[in-house]
Amino acid sequence: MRKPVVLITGAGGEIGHGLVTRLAGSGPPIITLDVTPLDRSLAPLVAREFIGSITDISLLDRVLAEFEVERVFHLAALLSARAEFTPVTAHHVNVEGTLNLLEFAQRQGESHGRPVLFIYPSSIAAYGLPDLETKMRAGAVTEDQYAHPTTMYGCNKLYCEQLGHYYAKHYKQLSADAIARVDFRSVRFPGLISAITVPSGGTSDYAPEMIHAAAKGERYDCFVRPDTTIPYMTMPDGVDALLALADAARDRLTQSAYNLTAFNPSAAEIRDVVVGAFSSAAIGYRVDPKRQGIVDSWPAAVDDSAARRDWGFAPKCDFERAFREYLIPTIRQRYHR
Ligand code: AKB
Repeated sequence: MRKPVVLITGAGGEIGHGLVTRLAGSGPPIITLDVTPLDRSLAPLVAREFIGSITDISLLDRVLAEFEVERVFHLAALLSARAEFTPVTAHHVNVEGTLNLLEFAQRQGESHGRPVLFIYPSSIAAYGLPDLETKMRAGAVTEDQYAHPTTMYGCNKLYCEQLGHYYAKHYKQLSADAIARVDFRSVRFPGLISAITVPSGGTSDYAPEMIHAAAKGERYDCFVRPDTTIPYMTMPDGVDALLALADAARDRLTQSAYNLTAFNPSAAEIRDVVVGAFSSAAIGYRVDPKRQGIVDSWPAAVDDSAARRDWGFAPKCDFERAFREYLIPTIRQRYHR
């Protein structure tokens, strides 16, 4: 008998770290798939760790043979900045890897006779605003506006949202005996800020990097202009959102990708709060025009009313609370230790 489990890909990454910690001990056992072993704090929380790539179909076949996967949280991806250095590899991992996982979920669903829940974090990178003036004028953008990404990662995320929709609604539509067995749901995450982990490879990383550097007493040069503005959210609110979407009643969902946001400070506003909290913080600006170009193409704000209406998305932390109650005390404690 195969065991019912939850599969988390990319479990060793930032979102995975938060998700494994939250899910451990409640509900079905967790199995993970990542290219590197989980760190020592996570490994004991999971029932089985598969080490390898989502591009390895034989590895996915092994998982299929051994476990009855009821839910997939497909987090593995190469992020926006890293993907620009190796776009073909990014496409391979982000798109073909996701296709492999969707096919895996379909086959799992066929074998246990009910849909497999597939939760997919997309991103504000799925947007591409043509210039700064449009960005300033656009206000809070809805899911179907300005969906013209400028990065490989953004193209990958937007396409995979559509691929997921295909597997959920139109899979093999001309074949008489095919039944879609994937219940695909996705969120477009803003930049995420964790007090526990430090990101790598993203373009929204200037906010968390600034905070962690200040807490460690290290100098930090922010790679975007002070006026740069994109939406953000704390990691615990991000993990809560994934779980709320997973638990939402299927018939309440009116779309397959939902915007999420909690606050949207400028880089200068983040710097001010960080300098106020860590008196020795030394934060300057050294603008990298290429990464600046990427964040300038992302919206300053997104409209998350569909997520609030359909499945009750309600982040706990606004900008003030995120720093006062979560980031500053947790980060202080982390580096103090
Ligand atoms: C990145 O910067 O690539 C990610 C994202 C916004 O999806 N953090």
